[in-house]
Amino acid sequence: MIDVSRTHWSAARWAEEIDRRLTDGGLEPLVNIDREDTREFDAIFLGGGAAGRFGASYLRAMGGRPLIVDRWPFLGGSCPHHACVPHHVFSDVAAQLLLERTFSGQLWFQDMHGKTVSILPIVEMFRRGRTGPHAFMNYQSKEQLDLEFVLGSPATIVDAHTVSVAGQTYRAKNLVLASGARAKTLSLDGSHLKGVFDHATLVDCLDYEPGPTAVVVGGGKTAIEYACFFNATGRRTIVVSRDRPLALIPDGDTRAYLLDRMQEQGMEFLPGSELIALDGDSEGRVKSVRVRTPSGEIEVATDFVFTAVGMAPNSEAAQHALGIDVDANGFIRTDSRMRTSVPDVYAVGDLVGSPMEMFKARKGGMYAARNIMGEEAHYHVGDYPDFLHTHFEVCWLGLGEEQARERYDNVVVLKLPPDNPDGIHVALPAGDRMMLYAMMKPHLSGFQKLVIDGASRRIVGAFHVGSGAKDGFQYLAPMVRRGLTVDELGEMDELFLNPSYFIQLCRLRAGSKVLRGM
Ligand code: FAD
Ligand code: COM
Repeated sequence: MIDVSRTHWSAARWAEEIDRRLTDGGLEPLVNIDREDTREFDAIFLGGGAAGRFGASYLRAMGGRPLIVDRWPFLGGSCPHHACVPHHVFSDVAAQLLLERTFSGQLWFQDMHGKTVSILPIVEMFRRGRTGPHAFMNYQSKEQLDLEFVLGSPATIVDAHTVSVAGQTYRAKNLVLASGARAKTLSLDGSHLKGVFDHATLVDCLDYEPGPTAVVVGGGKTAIEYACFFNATGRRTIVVSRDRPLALIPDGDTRAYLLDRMQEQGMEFLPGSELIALDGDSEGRVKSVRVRTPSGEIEVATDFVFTAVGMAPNSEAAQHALGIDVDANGFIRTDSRMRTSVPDVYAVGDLVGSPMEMFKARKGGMYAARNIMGEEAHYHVGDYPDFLHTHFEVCWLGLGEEQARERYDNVVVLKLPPDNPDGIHVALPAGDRMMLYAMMKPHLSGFQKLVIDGASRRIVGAFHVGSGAKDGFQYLAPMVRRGLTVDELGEMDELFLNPSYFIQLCRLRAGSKVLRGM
């Protein structure tokens, strides 16, 4: 054990230590426990990802004493290591490359014709760069949030109050399980061949430059986000999915705009299909896959397969040690106070199932903390704004147009670009990062739609494809939940050219007693 409680490492010093441990592995755990504090821990957070770190911070802020234990030498968990941060790096690259390819050879853009961009250096760049966020999480947690932790060695659950790490036991009044989830693997022979990756192994293990064809298995967020990245690098990209891709976006026009744009970039979709075999070469590297499609079986030669077929919870240890109640997929069941079936044991984050998003992980941690500290606090996830990336940023909230029409008699839709029977592309929407498209390739400058219940004048859904609207959607969502109307939205002050044109579109129509779409 290495006692770091009396050191005050800078983020740079943490980065050195984390780098060394990620390279060498197997070192003594880093222990930051205040030996002068004689209070019993209020809770041990098993897992220091978004859920554990935010839960522990909140508990500490309320005056309690949390201890975080994590097998990794850093706090922050999957997000900066395997998930949100690399996803945003790759999606930024995809957006940048869409720009470069669209304007190839024009203005100051280099000629991208026939050019393939290497994936390996981008992954290596991320691998080097991720230590920065890791180091900051440790620095912030220790120096600014006063968190106590044991990092760099896996924890074993002894009982509902006790965990053991590297031969040391730690006891607390409560245990908060926050051990996250991992990518599901394909249950096919060949799924362990070299060249078959998921989101975690891609960033940890890629050590060669993938060839000209990428096969992506899955149709959800991760599959589409990574497929767009591979496509943008110039590779043939084939997406194999059981369901329609992007089925999670509840609006037909938005899905259609996105599918058109992805197909325009050459992406190939095989919905209603299943990967049935992966064949390897004599060195154990994937060389082809076989896919069952609605129109028969096909074989695709590839040395690069990316799978995103769902997540499995890291709940086995809690099941064995505590007999904790789980659902059919192994996700830990909790009530709205984040309590599990075992007294004094809470569970939060991806470990408790969908939605597997940062806001839910962090808020779940916070609610567990409040309950542990004696409040009665209930967390109901409810409606939430959502997003993903294609080559664009895509945000949505509430009902899609079709869903709204099932629920309301008078649905009014405001959208950009407008329906245009002449087929002329209007250079709208246009905003930050989309202006070159608006001027030179207007059909690429995005799409947006506001769905309104005409009778109550309330906003019931919003959709945006483009860039820079995520923040707006965060703040719009609670206002929509509270009944935001067209008239109230039309009263707001836009920062024109604003990424989504909802405010000014509403103002153009709000004067009318009977709302009309456009
Ligand atoms: P984790 O962050 O996984 O934390 C679990 C922790 O438990 C880890 O640190 C692990 O080391 C530790 N642990 C596990 N077992 C043990 C053990 N035995 N002993 C000690 N420690 C242990 N969400 C968004 O909101 N925005 C995004 O852009 C986004 N992008 C994503 C992209 C991808 C590719 C993926 C897969 C997910 C993405 N998510 C995104 C989801 C988000 O990453 C998760 O919801 C979030 O990280 C979950 O946090 P958590 O604390 O529950 O789990
Ligand atoms: C963010 C990780 S990358 S955490 O949620 O701040 O712990």
